[in-house]
Amino acid sequence: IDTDIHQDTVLDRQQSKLAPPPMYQVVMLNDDYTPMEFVVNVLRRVFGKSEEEAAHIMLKVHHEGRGVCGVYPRDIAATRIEMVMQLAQARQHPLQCIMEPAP
Ligand code: NFA
Repeated sequence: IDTDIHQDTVLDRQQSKLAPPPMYQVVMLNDDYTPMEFVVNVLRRVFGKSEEEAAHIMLKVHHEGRGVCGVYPRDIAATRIEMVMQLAQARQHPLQCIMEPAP
């Protein structure tokens, strides 16, 4: 009995120390209609990017079809995607973000 409790404590400790949460990358997808300046503003407001970082990510998405906006635990990634969708829908832009497990 004592051994089991002790083992649980050891495992809990090991889990909190050694196991980080699974991480997800938020990936932005290109489209033909969303204005570049709007995308840059979203990257600054939602993902905390500088003007230069935001422009760099926006252009990568524009030229390559997709780009990583950030890497977060699942709930934070999901909330940031919701924020992007809300801003885009409010202006009737088709901008899309998806979440995928970080490699
Ligand atoms: N391709 C869009 C344009 O030419 C710009 C854009 C970049 C849209 C990144 C979505 C994501 N206006």
